[in-house]
Amino acid sequence: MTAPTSQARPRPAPGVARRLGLCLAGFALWTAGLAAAADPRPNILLVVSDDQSWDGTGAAGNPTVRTPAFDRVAREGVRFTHAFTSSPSCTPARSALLTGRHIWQIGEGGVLYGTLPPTYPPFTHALQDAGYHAGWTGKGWGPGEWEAGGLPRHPLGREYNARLHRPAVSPALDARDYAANFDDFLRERPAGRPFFFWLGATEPHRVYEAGAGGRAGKRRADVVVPPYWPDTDLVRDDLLDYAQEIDWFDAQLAKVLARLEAAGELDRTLVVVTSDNGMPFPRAKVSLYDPGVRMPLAIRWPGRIPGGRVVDDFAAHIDLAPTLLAAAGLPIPDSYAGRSLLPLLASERSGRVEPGRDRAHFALERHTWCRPDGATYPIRGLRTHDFLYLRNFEPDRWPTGGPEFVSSNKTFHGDVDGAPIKDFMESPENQRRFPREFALCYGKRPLEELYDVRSDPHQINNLAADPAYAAVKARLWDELRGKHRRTGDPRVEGRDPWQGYAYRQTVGFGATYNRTLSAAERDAAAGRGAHKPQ
Ligand SMILES: [Ca+2]
Repeated sequence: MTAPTSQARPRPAPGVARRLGLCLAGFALWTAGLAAAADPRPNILLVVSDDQSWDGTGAAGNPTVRTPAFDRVAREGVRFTHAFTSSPSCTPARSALLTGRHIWQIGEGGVLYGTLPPTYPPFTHALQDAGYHAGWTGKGWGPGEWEAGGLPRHPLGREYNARLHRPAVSPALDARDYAANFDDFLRERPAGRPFFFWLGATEPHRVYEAGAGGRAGKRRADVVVPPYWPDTDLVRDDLLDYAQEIDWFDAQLAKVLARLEAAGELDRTLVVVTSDNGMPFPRAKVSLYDPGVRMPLAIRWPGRIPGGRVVDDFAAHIDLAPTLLAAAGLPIPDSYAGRSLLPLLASERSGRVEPGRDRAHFALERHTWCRPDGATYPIRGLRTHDFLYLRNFEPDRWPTGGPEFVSSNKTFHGDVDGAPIKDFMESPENQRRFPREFALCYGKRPLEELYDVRSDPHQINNLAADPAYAAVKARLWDELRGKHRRTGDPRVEGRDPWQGYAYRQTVGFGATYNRTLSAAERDAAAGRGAHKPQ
């Protein structure tokens, strides 16, 4: 059974189309610019792509992408080489970013298709309460049902998704015109108010237009295939199509930056560009290796953040909530696990800046529903500049969901997104041709993994059983366990609340696993195809 790989992305309901009058755009932008001059607080533009790994930018040296907008933010601001998401899955990553807390501290916010408990509201609500005009376009928090947990208002403010590209773009790309929706948002901004805007691209999430990268002039010869994937033309083409969606996303970012610049607002705006989790390829997204959790991150705020810097300190997505509240002059809740990056950003230094920012913690419980009874894949990770330590709490389970259970994606190995590389690697013939690669991407994993990232940047040579590294391993496990105990992680106490959390998918085949639906609704979902994106 295989997933359809060419479904169009969702389009907004026709009923929300509104606000014509493009001729007023210039005037509205101009007046908005005048109004903002009275308020010393910065605007905040938070740009989150979907499924882009840390090295998927020109600034990071990737020869297959062209990302002038990201590179500009990096060049005129600060680029982080060691930024990490809290979890390599959309919903938990976004929940953690918005609440400033680790995924094991936010209940049902910590699983795909979960919800957001009101106990720890997103930082955006504090901005709104302080007078910020808040809105979003594209993909916001999710997928999931934010209302179900009792949060009293949307995590990101008002939705702006009415504007679609004209002429229509490839069905593989998001039909929504992020920049035009941003124009609508600015037009509705009350005079004298700073804004918070979330630009949530659905690129480079799959699906891709097959061959789009090659048709755009990208070359297979420029692709560097890591040692855990078969080095074939099919895999290189899949990577070029990923690169092409990154280019598209970057072009949309460029348009939004140009809008701000034309309105005289760009230099009054704190711009953050990152992604939610890593690239949708095996052993990347939904893994705690670098391609799953290490993120692009650039932050620009002229006058307050000295630009032209590359910082090697560890920065975490959970640091963004306190950073942005501090930038707006607001108090940072004691409940936050993240720490404000503002002192580091305001310094003039590059390289290693703050000695304490030398490690990252990340985790995964459940991505898709890909094991019987909603069993999760519990794993915790600790990354330093030298080592990656991973703890697989249930090593008897398949990290991908395995070859026998039909997942919510209507595939086997459901935690690997439907893709050309998935179909290729999972075919019986290619499992025989590429056994080492298959084992690295799909095989079960031992209780402990330890990689020396200085000599093993691809994290494929597990040293956990090597006596020469026994002391390092013991020290990292001790540190990881201590951190999780201090921060209230049920997993290290032997408890598992996650398996019981509902999987709140309502569209496509995956809804058959949604326990909040009636039996009849779930039966009806069983006959449907898979649904993307998620
Ligand atoms: Ca994602």
